[in-house]
Amino acid sequence: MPDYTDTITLNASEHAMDLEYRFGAHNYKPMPVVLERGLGVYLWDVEGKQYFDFLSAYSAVSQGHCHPHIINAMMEQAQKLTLTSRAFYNDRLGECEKYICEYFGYDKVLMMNSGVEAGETALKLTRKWAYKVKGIEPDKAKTVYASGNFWGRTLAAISASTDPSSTSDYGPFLPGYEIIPYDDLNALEAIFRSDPNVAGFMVEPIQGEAGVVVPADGYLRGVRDLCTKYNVLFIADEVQTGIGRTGKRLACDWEGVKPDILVLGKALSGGTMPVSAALANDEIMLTIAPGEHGSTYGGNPLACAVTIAALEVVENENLADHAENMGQLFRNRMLGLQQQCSLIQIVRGKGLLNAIVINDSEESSTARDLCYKMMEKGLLCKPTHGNKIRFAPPLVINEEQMNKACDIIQEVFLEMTGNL
Ligand code: IF1
Repeated sequence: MPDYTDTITLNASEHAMDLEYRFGAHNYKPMPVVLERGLGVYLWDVEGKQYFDFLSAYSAVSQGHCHPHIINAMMEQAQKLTLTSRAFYNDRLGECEKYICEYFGYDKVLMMNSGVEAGETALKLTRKWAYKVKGIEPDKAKTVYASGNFWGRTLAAISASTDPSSTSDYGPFLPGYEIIPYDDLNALEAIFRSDPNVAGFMVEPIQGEAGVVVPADGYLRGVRDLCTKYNVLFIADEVQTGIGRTGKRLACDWEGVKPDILVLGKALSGGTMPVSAALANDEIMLTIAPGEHGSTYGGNPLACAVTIAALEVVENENLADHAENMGQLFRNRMLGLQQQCSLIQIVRGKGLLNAIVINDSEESSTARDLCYKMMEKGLLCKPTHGNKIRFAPPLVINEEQMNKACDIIQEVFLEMTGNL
């Protein structure tokens, strides 16, 4: 990154990037685009250029940027009461808890802020349940995770990670963790049979960060049955796959399975502010007594108002079914492109959580180069784990917009292979 100085005139984008370089931690390497406005499926940069958003802030903006119903709810609440802490009641939290519990079918919910906080809440609930209900010896409870998982950046989360970019130079890690291969029911049963101290298995129904890895049909059903058989909590991390993204209310709904603990985040607030939640029935949820867990902002009135509005949008606009239809359109267009383009190795996904695996090594820059060219042509997406490109537009995308976006993708891929 050149060391911009004040002596040369920077355009608006360069100025913004220069400020971040000089005053911000270097914990990301963003695509070189500076965004200043969003509406629906569109983003605009500071020079006024329009883009299709095909990342949706990693599925947090599923309802589309600045959805009026959500923004109006936010603005109305923001002028009344934003934060009380849980030292007192407020008139929004109970309404929100009722709405969420009835929407997803659980006795209770514990509201947090970021997705990883909800994941940690699920882990703490699992340990409490292990000692107080299952009867595991103190400090002996184990939780199992699948290799390739990603559930956040805290030390508890990266203690489960198999990705060196998440773990290197951050040790020591949390004990009591076991890692097995993803989409492997034999490995899951083997660890349940061999270790009676296993209390929970946390898994993404589709692994997002790993590159939209969709497990075999029947995997989630198998997880549910094995967890029931061995009295182990099935914890579904639906932070990225939940709330309509994969074409159902929850990705678990594709196999009709109900996790013991449901972890939600991202689109729970429609991309306006951090809101997350862990849902469970009383046997599990009530193992945490007053004063044993929480957070300053968890369940704040503003978050609750926004959450109800965000879920109302998903329901009223039937976004899950719409995501299924638009996802079919997207995958069909990409499979058609695959016939003309040797760069496309695999097209995979469910609903509007999709990825293309590029026919090149993970170390190659091909996926990134393609993303840069799509950016130039007005479509924003991002490579993950080297040779995969995730495509996840807001669920409100319409057929005309989807076809125009696919035209851009097609043009870039064919240009890259010299077939245009
Ligand atoms: C970053 C990745 C995606 C998640 C699942 C929990 C969380 C996430 C399945 C934690 C968060 C975000 C984190 C963000 C980028 C993004 C991401 F690339 F990092 F891995 F989506 F795939 N469970 N994912 O995907 O939620 O605490 O972030 O609210 O850290 O750069 P969070």
